[in-house]
Formats: sequence, C-alpha cells, structure tokens
Amino acid sequence: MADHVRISKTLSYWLRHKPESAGLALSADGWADVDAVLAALAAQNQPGDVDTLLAVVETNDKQRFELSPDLARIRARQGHSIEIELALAPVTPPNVLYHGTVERFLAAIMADGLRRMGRHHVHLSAELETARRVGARRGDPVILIVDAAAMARDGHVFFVTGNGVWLTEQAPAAYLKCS
Ligand code: HQG
Repeated sequence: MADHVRISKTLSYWLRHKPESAGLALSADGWADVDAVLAALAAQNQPGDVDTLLAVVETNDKQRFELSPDLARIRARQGHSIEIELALAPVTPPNVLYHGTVERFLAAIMADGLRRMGRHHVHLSAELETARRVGARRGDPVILIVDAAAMARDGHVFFVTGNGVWLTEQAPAAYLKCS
C-alpha cells in the first residue's frame, strides 16, 4: 500500500506538472504511454507493471488518475499546472458550490474573487465536507459558498471532472459568501 502512495505521488508530479523530468511526453489531452511510465518508474527504483498501475489508479483516495480502456495510456484527471486540454464539456452546476480556504486568504479573495492561482481552474465542490477537507490542508478551514446558479445565469462556464470536482475559470467576489 505504501508503495502505491509513493507511486501515486510520483505520477502526480509527472502527469500534472513535470512530464519532462521523467522524459515523458503527454498528448494534448494529458495521456502518457503506460510503457513509458513503467520504464520511468523502474528507472527511479519504483518497478511495477500494468497491474501495479491499475491498483494505484483504483486505490487512489481521490481518484486522481485514469487508465485508458485498453490500458495503454494513463493520465491525471485534473490538477495540472501544465497546459492540458481535458476536453470536458460545460455542465450546469448545482445552485450552490463550496470552496474551502483559510482565513489568511479571505481579504484577497473578497477583493479579487477566487482565482485559479497555479491551476487551470478554480476548484469547487458540491459537498461542504469536501471543501472543509480542502481548506484544512492549509489550516483552520473557512468555507466559501459560491452562488453557482447566479454565475451560470451570468455566463460563467462550469465543468465537472470524472471524480466530481467542479471547475470554473474564476469566481468573482460578488458570488461569494462566507459561511
Ligand atoms: C486560494 C487538492 C488569494 C484558494 C485539493 C486556495 C483540491 C486565493 C489557494 C485541489 C485567491 C490555491 C484544489 C485570491 C484563491 N487571493 N488566495 N484571489 N483565490 N485563493 O491548491 O482549491 O491533492 O491551487 O482558496 O484537495 O486549495 O491536488 O487550490 O487556498 O481538490 O488532488 O489559493 O487540490 O487536490 O490553492 O485545491 P490550490 P485548492 P489534489
């Protein structure tokens, strides 16, 4: 199990941020060849086979990765800092979405709105508990309630990833409320 977590961390880095650090080339929509990934892992003393990757994908706590149906390719589902076209279709969001953050970012967020920061999108969740967990990575979580219905009405576009993370370009402060 510990090995799966270690491989998952390595894959996060390669498939979301720095594929070139492992000599990997990603397709425009983020896929890497499984054979190339396995070779790169072996070169890092993390040997495994397709079954290892299957186990990593399936046991990952946040379903961060997916394998293609033919098991020839693997990609991260979201969270990239590199330019990736995930080809998600716009979806009507639930009326309310949540964002977990911490007190020290609040003044800036209430001035500038929620911004993508290092990522391609602002990450939101449909469940309060998920937002709480995301905020708690940085300290005492503060939950922002996002008026997604109003945003959608005003032309903001939303996407949802395969593992239920809601994405949008930005959320202006007018749509945000502190819980
Ligand atoms: C904050 C993890 C100042 C924002 C998690 C957040 C999630 C602002 C931080 C996923 C701001 C960015 C995403 C503004 C936003 N001024 N601060 N205008 N707008 N912020 O990590 O949402 O492990 O990029 O509140 O579980 O925290 O990667 O985003 O605190 O699902 O799979 O700037 O990352 O998943 O931080 O987390 P992040 P996030 P993974």
